[in-house]
Amino acid sequence: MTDDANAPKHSNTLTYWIAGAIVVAIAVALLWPHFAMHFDIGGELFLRSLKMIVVPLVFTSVMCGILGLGDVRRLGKPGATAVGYYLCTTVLAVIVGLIVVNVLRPGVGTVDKARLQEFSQGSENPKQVLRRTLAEESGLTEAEVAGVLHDLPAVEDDIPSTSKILENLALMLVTDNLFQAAAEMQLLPIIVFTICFGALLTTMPNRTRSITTLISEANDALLAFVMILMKIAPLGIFCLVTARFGKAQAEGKFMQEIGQIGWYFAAVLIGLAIHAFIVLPLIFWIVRRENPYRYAAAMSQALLTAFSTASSSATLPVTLECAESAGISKRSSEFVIPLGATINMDGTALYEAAAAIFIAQVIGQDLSMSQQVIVAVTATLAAIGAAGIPEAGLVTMLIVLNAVGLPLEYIGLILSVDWLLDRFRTAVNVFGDSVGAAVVAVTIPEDEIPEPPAYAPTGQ
Ligand code: DAS
Repeated sequence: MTDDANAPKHSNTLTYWIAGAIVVAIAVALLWPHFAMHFDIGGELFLRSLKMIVVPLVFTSVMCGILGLGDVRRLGKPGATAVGYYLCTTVLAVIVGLIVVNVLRPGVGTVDKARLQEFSQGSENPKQVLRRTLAEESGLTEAEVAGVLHDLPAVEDDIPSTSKILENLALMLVTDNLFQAAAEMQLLPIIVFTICFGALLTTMPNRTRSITTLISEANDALLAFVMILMKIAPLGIFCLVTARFGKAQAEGKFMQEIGQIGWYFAAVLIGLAIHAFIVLPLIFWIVRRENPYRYAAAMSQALLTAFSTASSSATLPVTLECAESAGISKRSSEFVIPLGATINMDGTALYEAAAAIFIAQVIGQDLSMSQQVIVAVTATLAAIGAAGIPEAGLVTMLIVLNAVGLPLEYIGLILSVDWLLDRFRTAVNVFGDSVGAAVVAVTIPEDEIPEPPAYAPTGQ
């Protein structure tokens, strides 16, 4: 667990360093664009460090969250209500993010055609491949093969059916080789495995305590490593942003990319605002028939702390205190909010889905419906695996980009505003957790809400 007492100070220092690095990076990219492009090696090293940590970090973070529940068999209705609420609001957040970024289309307009060509490199036009292969097989010339193909009756486009999409998704969630999935950073099956394995472990009480301690220590070590990564983050972000904007400046697209990023920033904020001011309050009102905005006002101290620390974990004590002062029973808030700080990150899920579509738009890669469904599922699970620490959403963003084959280096494009968006999405994450406590408090009788296990780890 990060040192909560210092988290706000550390997070603010980190922000100032990152903001300073971005300003210097843009200046270097503007003044010496060709020199700036050489920094891509530094950006690549930083991305590799993030990729190196993401699998063990997600594994221990999710495992800590599940083990912290205690014996899942005793969770019963309260646990199902809390987890069901969290899954529903996370999926709703992803849908809001996808709608906003598909409607506003911040990345469209300056399609990186060279990048699109590079991106689709190695996958020639299927018709050319078919024509060439048939010509080789049949001894005909390609022109003769083209004539034969031309006369064939048209074939219906094979748009995958819903059942096919669901089948593909199911295959994505279960792997036949955990180590290969980890090596290929296929986090979805690892998260699904961790949830199932962790839940099973909690049913073996005589072992759970020692395993929980072990996993919690591992998670703390990994979070310490992430904190080290965050110390080099300003340098890594400087390299990524310098190289990205140096390339844009060299290609005369600097102002266009600044405009795209401005639109992207606005699109994510609009999505977060819709979720925080419409979706979550509507759920609160439907369940409690009370004024949700009065509740949000009572949570304001926690939301401000979340904004200033960019860390759900660091904000946890304040969130619990505000929820109880807002009238939520201690039992409900202590059962739901720590779980939420671990696995419920509506703001992060919305951001990761929107950012993935934005990057696809920038390189002119229009994602199909089934690919956007994969982005939605991946962003939901990546948010579950994200740690409640600064820039966690950026780390797990790699999972979403990897799932639909988008180029990871484009993270450099969104990095320039990520440190600020992190604060907004953390505040939305915390508000989502507190609404979850309010929902459980009114749907589950107090005496049915289980006590948190004594050994509940302090992991994020
Ligand atoms: N900073 C993370 C949190 O603490 C959210 C994120 O990085 O997306 O919730």
